[in-house]
Amino acid sequence: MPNPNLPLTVAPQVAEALARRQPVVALESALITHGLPRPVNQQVARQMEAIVRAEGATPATVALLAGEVKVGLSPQELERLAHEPEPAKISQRDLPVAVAQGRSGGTTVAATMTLAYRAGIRVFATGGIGGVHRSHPEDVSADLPALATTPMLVVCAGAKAILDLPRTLEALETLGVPVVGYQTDTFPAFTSRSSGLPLAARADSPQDVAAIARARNRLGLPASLLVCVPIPSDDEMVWAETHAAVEATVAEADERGISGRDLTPFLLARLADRTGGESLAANKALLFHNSRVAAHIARALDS
Ligand code: PSU
Ligand code: MN
Repeated sequence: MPNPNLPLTVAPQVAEALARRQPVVALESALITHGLPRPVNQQVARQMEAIVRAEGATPATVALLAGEVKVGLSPQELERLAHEPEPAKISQRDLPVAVAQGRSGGTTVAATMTLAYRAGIRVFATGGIGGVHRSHPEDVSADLPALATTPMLVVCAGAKAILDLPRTLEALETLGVPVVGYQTDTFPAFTSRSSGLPLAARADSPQDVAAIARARNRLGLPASLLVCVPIPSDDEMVWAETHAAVEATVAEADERGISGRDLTPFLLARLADRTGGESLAANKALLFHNSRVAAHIARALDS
């Protein structure tokens, strides 16, 4: 149940679904404001919500509008966010400042998880989580500690291919985050089905995932269950080719001195340019697929 004293505005359909204990799937919004170009961003956000609904769950896109934390956006609010002239990229550390100063922006995986959990939501779908950057091992996404301390179920396609995947997987292990391959034995590589890195756990159905989440809850463990879903085969990119484009993109960011919060959006945008839009098409496909799988898991959890 959402705590009425929290400064969260929960959309009526989301509040109703939570009150009735019906399945709800949280969706992040940094990918709308910073991960995808316009006008694709708004189309993708809308379609992710539509897929969650079609699969029998209620979507709750999380964002900040003029300092107000929104858990679930109306179509008008989603449009406003997608067209915001200078939206903020709001991660965990940015929340107090963004609320106090009335900012509008997209919430990252870390911030979305924190807010959705406070609203009473337990399942969350995204594309690729943040992690440890290549050539910048000191740049570790706030997504990782947030996963370690927020007992949700996060559905993703692994970590973004622009990252150092072996180091990201090691960091998840250190943080005690259970990483479960969904119908796979290896860590997916965002736009490719496999990074080749083996995973310690696998689940083959929404029911299998729900059983692991229930065990986590009974044990009282604090970390999210990270469910890693490979992109559908028809949409995937060849990992060796992606890898080459990623290396070139990372080198370009280094040359241009791009770092910190600007790094991930820069890498995603340049990778799309370098791959002739192929990485963008794959990014969309995996977001839709993850939304679908998350809705199935949310339903299995509730039953
Ligand atoms: N997944 C995508 N596109 C994105 C992101 C994830 O398919 O743009 C965003 C998420 O919001 C994630 C953020 O939390 O990138 C990570 O940014 P950083 O590396 O600065 O923590
Ligand atoms: Mn970072």
